[in-house]
Parts: sequence; structure tokens; C-alpha cells
Amino acid sequence: MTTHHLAVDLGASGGRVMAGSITDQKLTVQEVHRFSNEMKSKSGQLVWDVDALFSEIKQGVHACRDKGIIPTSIGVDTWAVDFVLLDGEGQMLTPAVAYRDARTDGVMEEITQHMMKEKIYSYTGIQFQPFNTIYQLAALKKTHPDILEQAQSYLMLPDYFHFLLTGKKVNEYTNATSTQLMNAFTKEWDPVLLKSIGVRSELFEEIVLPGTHLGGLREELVDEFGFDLEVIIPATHDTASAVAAVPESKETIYLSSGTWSLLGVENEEPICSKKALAYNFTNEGGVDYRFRFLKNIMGFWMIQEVKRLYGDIHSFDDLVQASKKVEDPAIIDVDQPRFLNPLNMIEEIQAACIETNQRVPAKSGDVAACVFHSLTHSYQASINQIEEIVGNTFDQVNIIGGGAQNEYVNQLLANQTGKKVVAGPIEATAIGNVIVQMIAKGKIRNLAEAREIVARSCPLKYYNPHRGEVHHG
Ligand code: LRH
Repeated sequence: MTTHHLAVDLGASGGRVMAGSITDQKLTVQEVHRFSNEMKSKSGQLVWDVDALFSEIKQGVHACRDKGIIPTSIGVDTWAVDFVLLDGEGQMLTPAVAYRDARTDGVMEEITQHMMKEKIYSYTGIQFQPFNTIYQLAALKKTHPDILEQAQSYLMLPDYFHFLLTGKKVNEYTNATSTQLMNAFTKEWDPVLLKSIGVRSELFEEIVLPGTHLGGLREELVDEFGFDLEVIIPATHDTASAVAAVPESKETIYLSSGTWSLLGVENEEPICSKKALAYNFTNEGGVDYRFRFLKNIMGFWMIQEVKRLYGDIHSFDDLVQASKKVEDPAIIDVDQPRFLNPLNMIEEIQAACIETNQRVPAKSGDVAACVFHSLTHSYQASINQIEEIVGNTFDQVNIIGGGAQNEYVNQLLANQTGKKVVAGPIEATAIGNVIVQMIAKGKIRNLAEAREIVARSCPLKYYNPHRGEVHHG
């Protein structure tokens, strides 16, 4: 019998509820609900509206039923690092502060003065990003130590939604790794790191693996939907779900492309070498204890911001078309923290061009070309670093996620790297989310079989260097 599994995939700019199923050894994911999301400014902080997000999740379940589908299970994934703190009654003690909020300014620098980067890296294998949970908690400890005293539990955003669905509190492994507070070897919250920021270890829950059966819905939700469904924890870090859906995981570099560009390879062991630290690569946890050895590149966030500032007079396609006409665009280092949340992205890009003595992009096409070309330059630099660290060269880059629809960037990357670029699956995150649920339900044997199913179910596009042609596969 065909069963349906709901993947709730929440992103920084929008969320979707997708119903996944397998028929004749082919996997399909069907969108049942879509909504927008954004950071909101509240009492001087940038926050996520988690109540609104939860009500969208519920609407997704209703929409699924309205399509005549009664799902068997559900799992939620979101971006990494963000969390809520709850009191003994399960009420939020702070808003869900967004990782781009300025509260972490200077905190990473401060912490790493007391505890050497080498030591933190040797425990966690996690990259140094100013917004990592460890620095968010340290910032909170400084400004609101009372909240940390009162708090009874720490839940990351997907953990919180799973709690709202079931009443049960757990911390999921892949997302826990992104905090830079989990020990990569013991797979437990690291007591030394927690002590270094003065946070009690009792706040944290048991770390559970993707595929964990959490149980049925709270009674009031069963009443509301008219049916129960099982919550199965997926790889709750969206990038971990996306990487689980990379069809040929061994021979390829992957680029999970969305608000962020996450470029890396999948490994069976973490690489915590001096070079990996110097190049700031991360070893985030994946499905089946794989390691996502990757780098965060600023991603399409930059072009999303540029588009927003033009007051939506230009569509993405306008920006791409205008960009194509620009010769010799300015190239900037997109990975500078100045681009994380500048007051005005266009002005920040222009300032970076002035500082590097380049022609200042004035028209929308110039700005867009600068972003697209600078991103592919950064991809190229990271590919060189990976090949240097792992001592291997790769013939192919597999772009997954929504950004894989940008044919212009796909071709630019092929030209830039001289490698074959494979685009797809576009729905990698939702697919990765549902395959973990399907494995847990015994519908798929294991990750290897899941990847074979993805390879034969999802249309991929191939881009060869220089020729500018696209083959459909
Ligand atoms: C992508 C992502 C990325 C994290 C960032 C916070 O959505 O999860 O992997 O580094 O958001």
C-alpha cells in the first residue's frame, strides 16, 4: 500500500509542506502547502515568528487531508543553529532570535580569546561562524543570565516543532552538531564547552538520531485533524536532509544552493586537521553518521537582498538576464561577515568594490553580475581547498536545492571550474527529509538504496564547461 510521509521544510525565506511517496520504486514529492517566512524586528531584535510557523505546519496537514491524502508520518527540518528556551511549563522564555541578529557581534572573538580555536575545533570539528549557537548562548548569558537560570529546556527550532506536535522533548543529532557544542567523538553535549560559556548541561535533552520514532500527535491535534500521525525525526538540519538526497555521494562535490551555498563532500570520518581549521571547513553530522565536510558560502541571500532593495521591480529573471550582458563584472569576497546582514546590501557590495579599486556596479545588472560571478569565484576557491585537503580531484559538482534552478549560475560554475555540473534534485531537502522517514518505516532499506531511488526518480540536468549547452537526463 502506498503511504505518504510529510516533510515540513522551513527556510529563512519560505516554508513548504511536501507529501512524499514511493510507487513502482519511484519516489515523488508533491507540494501540499507553501508559505513565506522572514525575520521580524521585535523589541530591537531580529526574531522568527514560531507561532505563525507552527500554524502554517498545521495548515499543511489540513491541506494534505483536503487533497485526499492521509499521511502516515511527519518530520520537520529548518535552518541550523537557532533555538528556544522553555520554562517548566513548556512556555518560551525568549523569542526565537534569528541568527543574523547583531547580539553575537564580537562574541566569537571574545570566547576564542579564552579558549583556543584549536581546542574547540578538536572537540567539535565545527567551523567558526559568528552566529553558531555557542556564541548566541554566550551572548544571552551576558545580557540575560536570569533567563538561562530559569530555563528548563533547550530545543532547536525543529525540536520545538516536534515538541508542539507530540509533547516530547528531544534534541536531534544533525542539528545539534551545528551548535558547536556537541562533541564529535562522544556525540554528547560537551561539558567543557558548556562550562566555558557558563550554561548548565541539564538544559539539554537526549541527542537522538534521524529516524527516531517520537510517537503520535498530542490529543488536541488528533481532534483538530481528525486523525493521528506519527512524528518521525528526520535529519532536522535542512542541509543534512539535502545532502542525504545527493544521488552519487562518493564521486561528487555537492553544492546545496539556497539562502546559503553549502559546498562540500560527504565523509565517513571527520577531518579536523590544521588545514581544515585554517580554511574553516566544518564537519557537520549527517544521516548514518556521515560527516558533511563543507563550507558556508554567503549564497543567494545576497541576491535576495539586492532584489528586495530594488523594491521588487526586478524579478530574479530580470536580474539574471541583465547580468548576462555585463562584461568583466567586479569580483568581491562574498564571505566577509559584512554581508551577513548589512543595512543595505547594494551599498555594501559597492563599498567592497571601491575598497578593492574596482569599477563600482551602478545598474541592477552590474550588481547582480557582481554577486553571481563572485559567488562562483568563491565556489571555485572552496573546491580548490577541498581537493587540497582530501588529496583527490573531483570531475563533478552536483548542485541541489532550489538554487539548482538557476541555469545561468550552473553554467557559470561549469565554465569557472572546468568540471561537469549536475543540477538536481531541486527538492533535495524535502526528499532527504522523507527518505529518512521511509527508512524508519521500513519502506526503504537504507541510505544507499534511498540514493538509488532518488537517482532514478529525479530529473537531473547536466552542464558541460564552456560549451554553454544543457543536456536533459
Ligand atoms: C542553510 C543553513 C546552513 C546553516 C545556516 C544557518 O539553510 O541551515 O546549513 O549554516 O542555514
